[in-house]
Amino acid sequence: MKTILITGAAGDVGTHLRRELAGKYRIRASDLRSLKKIGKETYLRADVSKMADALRITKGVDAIVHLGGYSVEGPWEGILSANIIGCYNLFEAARRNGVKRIIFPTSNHAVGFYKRSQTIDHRVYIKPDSRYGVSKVFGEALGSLYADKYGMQFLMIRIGNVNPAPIDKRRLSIWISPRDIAQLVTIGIEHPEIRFEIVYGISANKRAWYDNSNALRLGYKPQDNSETYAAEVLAREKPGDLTAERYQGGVFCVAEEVPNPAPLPKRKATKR
Ligand code: 15L
Repeated sequence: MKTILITGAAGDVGTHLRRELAGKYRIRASDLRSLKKIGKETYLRADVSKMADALRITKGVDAIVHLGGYSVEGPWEGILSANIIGCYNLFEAARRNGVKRIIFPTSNHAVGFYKRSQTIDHRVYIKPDSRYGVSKVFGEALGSLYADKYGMQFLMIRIGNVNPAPIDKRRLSIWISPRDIAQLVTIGIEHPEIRFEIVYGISANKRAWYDNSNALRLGYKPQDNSETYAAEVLAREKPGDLTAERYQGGVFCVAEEVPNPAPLPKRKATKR
């Protein structure tokens, strides 16, 4: 059985994945926050903005799902340390420890400034909608470098929104169910020919803004479609900001901060 490290394991996506993948892989769950263990997984507390922690948690695993980081738009300092420095440390620690396979959940916000009237595929030029989106583009670029220069293997999943059900009109286009994201992550762990691939993390949504043919090519067979929930979601939808409604990234295109669904624990201020 393969050993898989999941960073940011206490967050929403991490918790769905740990539940979906328990029993299939030996899971090493890591986070800054404490978590309630699922099944036989092991837990390591770590702050990947520290290289020593990144080196410690990546030792001896077969693949890494690097979810750890700041998951929404917010102050630059937080994004810099968690998503830029943290991502660099994690990929570099994996390289030094000989771990070749990384699944990097990037985000729809790497391309959030495409209009909702457009259908985009994995080859479009980046159009981040936030500092957070830029940090995801950094992860994609770093993965590309580590694939070409060091022969590592990356599946970049531009995740829409993982939830048991879509929560609003925008998410009808970008929703992915927990079992579908688990299927994509499994492809990332198992597919023999991955070098550097970008796919979209969405279910088989009728209203999708993405041409996800690269995921289908790799064998993805999504089981769910947000349309099942559309009538119910649209009935409770309230009109929003017009600019936000024009672009795929929604409120990330206009807000300086988006509420963090799973805030990190407060740390002591450090002197500079
Ligand atoms: C993301 O990238 C975030 O991590 C998640 O919290 C949601 O905000 C999601 O995008 C979204 O666009 O719904």
